Amino acid sequence: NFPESSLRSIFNKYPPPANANFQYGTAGFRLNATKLDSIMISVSIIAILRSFSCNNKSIGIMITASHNPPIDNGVKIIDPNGDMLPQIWEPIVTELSNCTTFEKFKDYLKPLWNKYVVNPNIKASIVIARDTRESGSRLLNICTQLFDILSPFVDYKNFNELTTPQLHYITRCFNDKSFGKPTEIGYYEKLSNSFIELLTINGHSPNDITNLIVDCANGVGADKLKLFLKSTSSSLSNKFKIINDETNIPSSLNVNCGADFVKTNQKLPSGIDHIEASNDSTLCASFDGDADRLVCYFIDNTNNKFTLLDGDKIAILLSSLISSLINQLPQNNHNHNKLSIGIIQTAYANGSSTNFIINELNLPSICAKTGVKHLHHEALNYDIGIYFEANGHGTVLFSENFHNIMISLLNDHPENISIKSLLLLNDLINQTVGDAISDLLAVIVSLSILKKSKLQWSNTYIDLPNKLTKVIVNDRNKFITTDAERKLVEPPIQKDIDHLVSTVTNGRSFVRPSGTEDAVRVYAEAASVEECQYLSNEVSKLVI
Ligand code: NG1
Ligand code: ZN
Repeated sequence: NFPESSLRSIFNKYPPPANANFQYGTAGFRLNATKLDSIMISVSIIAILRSFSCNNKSIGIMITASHNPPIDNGVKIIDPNGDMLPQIWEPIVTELSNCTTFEKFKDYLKPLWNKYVVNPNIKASIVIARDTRESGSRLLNICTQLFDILSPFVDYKNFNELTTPQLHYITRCFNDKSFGKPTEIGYYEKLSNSFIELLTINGHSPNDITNLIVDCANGVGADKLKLFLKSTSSSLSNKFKIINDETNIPSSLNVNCGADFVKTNQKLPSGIDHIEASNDSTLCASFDGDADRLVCYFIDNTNNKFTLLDGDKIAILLSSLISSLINQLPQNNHNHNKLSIGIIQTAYANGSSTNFIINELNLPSICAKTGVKHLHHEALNYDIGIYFEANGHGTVLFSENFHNIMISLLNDHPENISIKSLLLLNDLINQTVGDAISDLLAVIVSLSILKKSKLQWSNTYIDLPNKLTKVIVNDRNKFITTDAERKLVEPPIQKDIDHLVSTVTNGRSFVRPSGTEDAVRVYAEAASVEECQYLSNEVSKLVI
């Protein structure tokens, strides 16, 4: 049943370049948008095979390049439960995308097709969406052409523009009805209901939450945040000022705005002025281009300084709320003592945040390799797994065991607010992937319930001075790491790094190859700005 002639025609319409050397990496494929045509074919076919291999469950295809410049685009595959494509499939997509002739393509694909498409009477199922990039509709159209050609084998639903986390949510709903309605409206309803109820049962209302200015990076998050606000009570909209919402000007995407800009430059994005950001009753927030990252910030009136509340701070805030709710659970049932909680970070987490987790929250801190899929994977080991990258990508995963324990507790204590709140958090926080809209709502709820001001939140701990630099090297593949990327195996300079670290107070430094750019990243952290700068400079010299 191998559809050779159909595949040949579409392959020849979008042939890969003769020197193809693509790689499905941490964030799928991400490249200049003009180079992605042939990749769309390979990704679509692998998504079909993945669906067949999962008993025809629905698979997602998201077309986005997140915080990259407007000229780039990218594509990644979402698994039936809303997770990323399992790692063992990555080399398969990579190899198929690098087959430069149809003969090679066919030779590689045919055995896979015959292996997975055993019952062609049941079709594969795909859901597909894109962000607002100019190239998005053309690239999406290449995928749907392929699906149309292969219509005897595949059904698909095109959602057009969605945020990345919305498509993760919808993919999961297609395969698990109990998770929610598999529509964009269903997504808004789930967030809105849980958000309003969390506030209400804890004695708050949308009227008394903080005011917000949300920088949407001129990306898809702007349109979707507006739709969310429209779908919920009107008093909530009054609290939000949405800026950088020019989705009709694709060249403005991520330019001088967005979560990555704010985190990297440690300054306000264009569109928010100093006075607004100094207002005591206003919290500023930035999404990235596909709305799966969130950072918050403000100008601290006490010192007139830009103050960032990054992924580490968000993780600590959500952990504080969850810990406090767990501590308030009824004591006559000890089941909840069996709940395991873990906070998963990467080596980029500020040392002060890790100390706070271990010494103040008394929770285990786990270091995972960079890339959300690694953090997500670790988080699944806990009943409550809280994971965030410092750059603002993260979420909280609640296990089935957690859910069962809460439901049985609720049976005995039907009016208990802590139990209800924990269950509602499970609905509010996107269980499939980091989600800027959902995380922002969780931040607002946490500040309200914990009765914390943004300044108190920011002062939970003080970040150690740190510096992240990019070093261009001849071949980044020569850099091999171990210990969750905190140590180098190759080249043999780890001893020298260790020595430099030992010469500064509270020093920490590591070197790893980037998974998304052709460069090596050097991170340094120390007790003072001067020592941090020194460490960063000296380690960078070792790398070149
Ligand atoms: P690389 O390029 O591998 O460092 C970057 C981010 C990751 C993650 C990915 C995917 C840093 C230091 N690295 O990875 O956290 O977000 O992009 O977008 O921020
Ligand atoms: Zn993103």
